[in-house]
Amino acid sequence: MKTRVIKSALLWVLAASSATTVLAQEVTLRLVSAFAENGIYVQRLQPWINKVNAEGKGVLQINFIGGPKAIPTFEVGNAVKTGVVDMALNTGAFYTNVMPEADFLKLTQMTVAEQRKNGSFDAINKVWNEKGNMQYLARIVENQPFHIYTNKKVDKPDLSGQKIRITPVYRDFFQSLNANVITTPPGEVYTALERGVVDGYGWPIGGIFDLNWHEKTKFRIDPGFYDAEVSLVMNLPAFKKLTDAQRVYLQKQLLALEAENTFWVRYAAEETARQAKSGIQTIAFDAATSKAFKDKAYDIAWTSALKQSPEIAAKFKSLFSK
Ligand code: 173
Ligand code: 173
Repeated sequence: MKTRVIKSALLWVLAASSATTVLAQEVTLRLVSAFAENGIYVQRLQPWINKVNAEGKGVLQINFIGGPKAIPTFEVGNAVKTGVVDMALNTGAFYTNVMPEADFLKLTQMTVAEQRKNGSFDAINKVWNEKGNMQYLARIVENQPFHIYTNKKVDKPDLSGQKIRITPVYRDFFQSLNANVITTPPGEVYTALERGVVDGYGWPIGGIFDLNWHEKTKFRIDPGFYDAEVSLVMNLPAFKKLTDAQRVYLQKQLLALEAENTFWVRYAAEETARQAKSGIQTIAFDAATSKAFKDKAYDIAWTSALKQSPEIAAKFKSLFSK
């Protein structure tokens, strides 16, 4: 009798430990997107998730929970920080409520491949670890400059009398151009345009057709400025909990994803042509005015960054600038 109890206890321990081993080998990470599911960023992420899951059986799986309907755009950063979700597709401008430095990533003037080489990527991760409780995993959008889109024609870089939809990306620059600014997530831009709550908005060169904003857009102002940053970030404790095999597998897939970033140069050209074809007119300035416009965008953003976070901004400025 006594022997039987011991035996079955031993079997139970073995069974339990082998189940734990199986579970420890395959991890499922919950991912949300701060951007809409029908937008270009999630459209490009979806096949990658499918590939990660197909090739990662028994190692690592990603469970895509959804877009802003699952977690509102400006709350995704805190959801990653606190571990409500494991991973997010997000941009820094949407989580300045976690740390003001998040928005500095729009100021990089090189590809993420170069950022990995020159120490930028590690410097970003130091800050993301310490201040955001996050691991910065991969940048999946680059070569996508931001633009001003508006329904009120201008003949110089001056937005006096215009109400422009912004996120933190554009605030200081657009205010310096005398705009009245209104912060909204992307999901509210169409309605704001339709109701005349805003005359225009900031957005990268690509993507305005995804949510039908082209229907309510007359002009795009050139040149573009900064570089839209959209990245995968992960809750730091969840990242540290990965086994070596899981981390190596994830890293391999992240680098493969970044290797597809050449797409964005082509997409920018296609979207520029598509805008013209749909009747959106380009407002362009002479060469000197264009240069001053772009220089002012960077000057204002770095000045503001240096004020908000002097040490980190100085470090980032020397690493990110060309
Ligand atoms: O305009 C925005 O919502 C914004 O800040 C952004 C950032 C990166 C990519 C696209 C939009
Ligand atoms: O400006 C800074 O250096 C800064 O804000 C900061 C905050 C936390 C840790 C290190 C620096």
